[in-house]
Amino acid sequence: MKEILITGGAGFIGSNFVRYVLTQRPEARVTVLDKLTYAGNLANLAGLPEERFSFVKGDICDAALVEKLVKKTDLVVHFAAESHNDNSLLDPRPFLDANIIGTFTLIEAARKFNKRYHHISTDEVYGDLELDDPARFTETTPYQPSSPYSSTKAGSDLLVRAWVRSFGLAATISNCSNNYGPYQHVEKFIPRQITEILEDRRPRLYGSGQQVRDWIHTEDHSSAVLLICEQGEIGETYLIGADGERNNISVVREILRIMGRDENDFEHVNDRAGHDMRYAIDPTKLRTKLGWTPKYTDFAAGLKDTVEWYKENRDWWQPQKAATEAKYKKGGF
Ligand code: NAD
Ligand code: TDX
Repeated sequence: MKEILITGGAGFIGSNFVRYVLTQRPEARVTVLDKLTYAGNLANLAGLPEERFSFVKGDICDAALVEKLVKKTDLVVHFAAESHNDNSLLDPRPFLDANIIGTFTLIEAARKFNKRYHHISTDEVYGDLELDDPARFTETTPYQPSSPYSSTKAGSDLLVRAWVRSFGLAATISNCSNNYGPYQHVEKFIPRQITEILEDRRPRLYGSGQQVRDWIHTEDHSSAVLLICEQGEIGETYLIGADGERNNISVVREILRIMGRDENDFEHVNDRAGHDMRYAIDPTKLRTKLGWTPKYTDFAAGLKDTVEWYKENRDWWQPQKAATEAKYKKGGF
């Protein structure tokens, strides 16, 4: 797999994967296809080796462009998406375009040129769990998405599954839990709270703050995806998680402690419509069949490094901050 086409490579997780692949596989060449929406940022890809990396600005719904790029690659790894639940509640349409039509366009091209395809998805396709449910999500949990975002991700997964069965598409799928780490857009929970504190405002918890997310460092997501691309079985789905369940209130308190503030210095704000209570991944299949293990097992340490990164990279996040908060205000969050 020398030539890799990575969609959404200018976003948070995609750019981490680009850097990870170029570091781990010295023989690989990467092309990124990214539309540079509000969430894409070329600064995320700064300093990569020119002879092994190229960037194409474009839309995954542009079939002619997608065909041209897919034709000359060995592997397609599809990260590009509209990725934020709150945005999907304000305006669902871009989610249908990017997540459904975009995926359709890519898998049609992968089918036409008989290319290996890996589909990046989320644990949110499974809906949510009760706080006291002993079960976690597995590869056979029924799909039950709650939001416009998660329903379009679920739809895209189902397209891929159907293309495997009906057309023999050489595809794998991974569904990962909540990522954290450097370069995450300030609209998302952890960067929003860190940057609110850096701007002398209080973190904002939706509703009770008892909701649980299963946090994984984005580099662990990347290592799992590369392993699945290289050793995963065609047609299979793998769940990616690092046993990182935490409720939102405890994460906010940890951020406040790390930043030297009173751990109760946050406010409760309006809850998100349809807010999922708990996500939890059972990663047994990935661990036992492919032997994957996460590197970042100390969440508090990973969070501390992430806080440091946002402190040291104001130039990166400051330009997005005012527009993000204006969007939240308009949406009543
Ligand atoms: P992000 O919003 O940071 O980045 C998305 C990228 O896709 C951006 O660079 C954007 O410009 C690009 N893009 C959007 N629409 C496009 C289009 N039509 N054509 C080309 N490029 C387009 O997202 P992220 O958090 O890095 O998530 C990446 C992927 O991982 C998504 O598929 C998401 O569903 C999935 N995922 C995310 C998480 C998480 O915690 N963030 C967890 C599990 C799965
Ligand atoms: O200001 C906030 N206050 C708050 O309490 C924000 C932005 C969020 N929250 C809560 C909502 C969620 O319970 O924090 C939790 C995490 O919120 P998000 O960062 O928006 O993530 P989530 O909705 O869980 O979805 C994320 O994980 C799965 C990613 O955004 C998705 O792309 C991924 O598929």
